Amino acid sequence: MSSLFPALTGGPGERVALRFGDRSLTYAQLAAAAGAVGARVRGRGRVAVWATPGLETAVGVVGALLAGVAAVPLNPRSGEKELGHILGDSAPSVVLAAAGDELPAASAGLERVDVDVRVAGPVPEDHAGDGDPALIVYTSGTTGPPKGAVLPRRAVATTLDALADAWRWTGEDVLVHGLPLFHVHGLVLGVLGPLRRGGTVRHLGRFTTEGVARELNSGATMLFGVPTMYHRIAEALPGDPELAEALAGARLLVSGSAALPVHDHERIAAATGRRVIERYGMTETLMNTSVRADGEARAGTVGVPLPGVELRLVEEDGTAITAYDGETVGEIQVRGPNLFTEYLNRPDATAAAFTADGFFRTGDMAVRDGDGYVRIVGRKATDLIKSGGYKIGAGEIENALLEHPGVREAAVTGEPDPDLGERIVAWIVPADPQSPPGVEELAGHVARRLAPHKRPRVVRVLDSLPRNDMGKIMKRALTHD
Ligand code: MCA
Ligand code: AMP
Repeated sequence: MSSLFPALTGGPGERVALRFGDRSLTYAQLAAAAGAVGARVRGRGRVAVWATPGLETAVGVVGALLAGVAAVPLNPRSGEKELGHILGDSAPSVVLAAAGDELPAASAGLERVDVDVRVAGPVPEDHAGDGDPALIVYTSGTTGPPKGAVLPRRAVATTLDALADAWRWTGEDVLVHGLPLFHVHGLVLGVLGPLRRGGTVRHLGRFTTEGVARELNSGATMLFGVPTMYHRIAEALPGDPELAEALAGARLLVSGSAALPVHDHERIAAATGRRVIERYGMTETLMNTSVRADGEARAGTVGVPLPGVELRLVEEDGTAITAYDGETVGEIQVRGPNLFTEYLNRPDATAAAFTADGFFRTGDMAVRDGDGYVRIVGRKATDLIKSGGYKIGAGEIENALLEHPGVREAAVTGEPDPDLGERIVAWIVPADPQSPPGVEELAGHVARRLAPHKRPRVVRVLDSLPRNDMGKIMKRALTHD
């Protein structure tokens, strides 16, 4: 296939490709640094990448892709159980990390290759096919440990080109964001996106409204964020004229990974005169729909299908919904070159995810307006929680909680939260009713085992969990008033 990053071998050599804090690389420097990584990992099967929000992560992933090797981005805050699962399942041959980064015990025994952005090597010739895996990204399901979505090179290229079309995204754009680099949003859209266009990404290291204001007021043209970040912007705007000016001057403000509340959309519009546009995607499908740069940025909608994406809404029995009435709700199913190929080592889960005619069942419920705009109205599974834009399965947290000696029974739900969208609530029956474990104890336990963003924010202690005649926990009865 043609190269994923044409700008690395021809074109804007002296333009800045990547900037993380005060460290940056031009296209020529990135080509040399990623070429050196590529030479070291060529032919090595899969490589894991210790995905800190730094230059080395971007160089490591690009180096692997140049060498035709699939990269498995790892959350550097993964707890021992989660990391052990991902490494066991994906069986990488090496782990790429910045020199000096400390790797936890779970990665002991795995060969380590330090990424040094100053070491140069020639860009390897790209022999990979477009169906070859580019990335394996782990994503939570309702039960069990996360599954590795195998994303082919074709999916990465087509989704980024479809977004370029929808957003008029070019090499002149300078993107700013503070998203983590172990998920599709921050890594594929936020790093590989600008690099495929020959443009620039400035990463904030960690998201702050000050960082957003500074970068948009000094040449950045686009902002990507999850709704929690836009909520924090909306909160800060009344007292921060510099931030208002920054957003007003941006070419494009894009939100995704979860629904942007209409209230936050409207507050930002009122304070800046700018409307945030939403796009809708999934780890397994990359991007499916978006409000287009030249379209109407209607609050509460995720826009229209991207070029190349077939999207349908279906009834419970599989019948396609033909109405464009803003009312008839169906499950979103998608087909196209943007899709993943499989869940690694999980043929059962892969088969269950697709219909007989090759559509992927997203589990998201939506309606379509008269002009084709899609509005997501909910989700099929109550056991999937979106908190801060992260998808978190209730089952994996319940399993972790049950491993705590103070917990006899556990159920996890998501509750509306103005900042996080949903917050994780743990309902527990303690082993000893006289001394139930507190929220700090259980949050620390889950954070150490899984990841900090999976920790419960609230713990509610019960004498027993509500169960039906079959013994199944009735989560809908677990509400707090
Ligand atoms: C607090 N912390 C703890 C504990 N309590 N650490 C360990 N144990 C504890 N008990 C730490 C946290 O690690 C963090 O550390 C700090 O306290 C604050 O954490 P928290 O409040 O959880 O989060 P936040 O920093 O306020 O984060 C909000 C956020 C974040 C920045 C919006 O949720 C975020 O980055 N979300 C992005 C999710 C995303 O990219 N999703 C894409 C997947 P420290 O302060 O040191 O950091 S979806 C996708 O890819 C699809 C394709 C799509 O459509 O986009
Ligand atoms: P993930 O599996 O972490 O990639 O998350 C994908 C899920 O995030 C989708 O199935 C949706 O439920 C949700 N999502 C992504 N973008 C949006 C959006 N703009 N509006 C509403 N939900 C979204």
